[in-house]
Amino acid sequence: MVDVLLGLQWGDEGKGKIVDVLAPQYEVVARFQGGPNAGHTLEFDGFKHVLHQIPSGIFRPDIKNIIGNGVVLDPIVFRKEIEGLAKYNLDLTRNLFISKKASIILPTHRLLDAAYEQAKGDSKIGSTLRGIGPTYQDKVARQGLRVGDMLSPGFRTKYDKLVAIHKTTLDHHQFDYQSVLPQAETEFFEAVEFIKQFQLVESEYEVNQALKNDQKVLAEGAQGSLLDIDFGSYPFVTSSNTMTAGACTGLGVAPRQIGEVYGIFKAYCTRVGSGPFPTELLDETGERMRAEGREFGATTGRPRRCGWLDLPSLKYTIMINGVSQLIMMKVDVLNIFETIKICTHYQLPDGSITEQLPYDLCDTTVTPIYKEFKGWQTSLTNFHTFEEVPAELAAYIDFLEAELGIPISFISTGPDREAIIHRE
Ligand code: 2SA
Ligand code: MG
Repeated sequence: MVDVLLGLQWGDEGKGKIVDVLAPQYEVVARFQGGPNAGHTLEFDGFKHVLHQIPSGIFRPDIKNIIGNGVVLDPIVFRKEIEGLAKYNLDLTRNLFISKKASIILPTHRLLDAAYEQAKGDSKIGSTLRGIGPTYQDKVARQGLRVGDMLSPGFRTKYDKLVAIHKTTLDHHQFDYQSVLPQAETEFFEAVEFIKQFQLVESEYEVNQALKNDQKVLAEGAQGSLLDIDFGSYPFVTSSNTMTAGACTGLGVAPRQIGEVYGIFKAYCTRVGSGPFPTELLDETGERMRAEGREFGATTGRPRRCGWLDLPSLKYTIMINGVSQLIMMKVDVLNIFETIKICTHYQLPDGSITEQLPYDLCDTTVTPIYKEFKGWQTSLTNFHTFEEVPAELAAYIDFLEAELGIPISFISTGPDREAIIHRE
């Protein structure tokens, strides 16, 4: 079976840490969407490492890591990532596989990302400027370049053809590319050569063969379900399907091969970039949450917007993903609060109360309705089972499980690999 692990909010739920905890049970860890917009932070044995495009199973030598066809891969970023891993002496050319069908991010895709954002004025998406949107745009327009194209003699011609199209658009936006493009192109073509030493494969065969051999595959989501291109708060979303279904299309596995769906959420909410965020705290409480949770983007360093847990949106993402087990992260960040709130419903402008996400969340101001909980106000470092946790935290967990109808299998009580409570 393919188990899927994904974020149920706006990303940064702590997927990197959980993949790392779950990884020993799997023979294969695969990324199925997104690209260098992701930042998966792993922390153990006193060191911290952020992965962007490389699957989080990479630190375990017996795991096969796959970058699937649904991913958009930036060769320049990839090369830097690999060089950043050199100090760990991993056998990367042996246990890292890249789909030939993955799309390639060109230097001009990054420039286009910036040009489009600039043109939006006040209504910026808050993109990570990694070229994600424009690359998926070319994929869907059937004119993009794929990893497999790097191996063909016609690659340069295809590249030039696409870049000529990009330049027309950049000219239209009066976006200067002359000053940066030549250098970026040199780096790009060096990185393309660099990638060729890795195993470029039809990864759908790798994954399905692994399944035939009774091996377990973990599909590692990036970003979060509320950033899904179809179901997120459009247009403030990323350009891929971040949900469970994305693992099927992004790896080439059949829906009936999907096993467990692990849904990760933080005990509160964060969002980077623009777009609606009903429970956002623009006050001192939000500031304290950001400081306590060290809520700054792992890729761009941007401060994250913070707010209380939002059940209507959590119920929604559990529904569209078919989540079978919940994982609650960063519970320790709430240690400092006397009172903890959970939004259970939204009140719409006409006064009605709902648990559903309105279609036009971007235009409608919803007022969150909160239920208050007493805080536990104690460090959680010494708690190792669900039975031991402070009564206030137990009440918080019980409430969530009753509302969501799914067990919470893990709660994370700190950044380290060991700081996790697992319920068998
Ligand atoms: P894009 O670049 O086209 O995918 O941006 C579109 C929206 O998706 C959001 N987005 C993210 N939100 C949270 N975390 C992300 N990854 C990095 C991380 C973020 C960082 O893991 O820390 O370092 O800033 C991520 N990637 C995309 C983005 O904010 C836009 O709202
Ligand atoms: Mg992240």
